[in-house]
Amino acid sequence: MNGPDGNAVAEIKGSVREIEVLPKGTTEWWLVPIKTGKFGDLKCTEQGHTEAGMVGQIVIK
Ligand SMILES: [Cu+2]
Repeated sequence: MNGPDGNAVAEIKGSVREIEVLPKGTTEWWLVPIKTGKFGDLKCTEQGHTEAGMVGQIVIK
């Protein structure tokens, strides 16, 4: 998790169900992959945002 200056301020370990990135914010997310594949269920849960295109895909090679 990153602070206002963009530098990491914490590491979150364990399952992550939800993160919120504020406008103009960034975050880094380190993953320890346990299997390869394309995972397309990354989406914003705010009403109407998924339909507006706030979706993503994680590709683990
Ligand atoms: Cu959104």
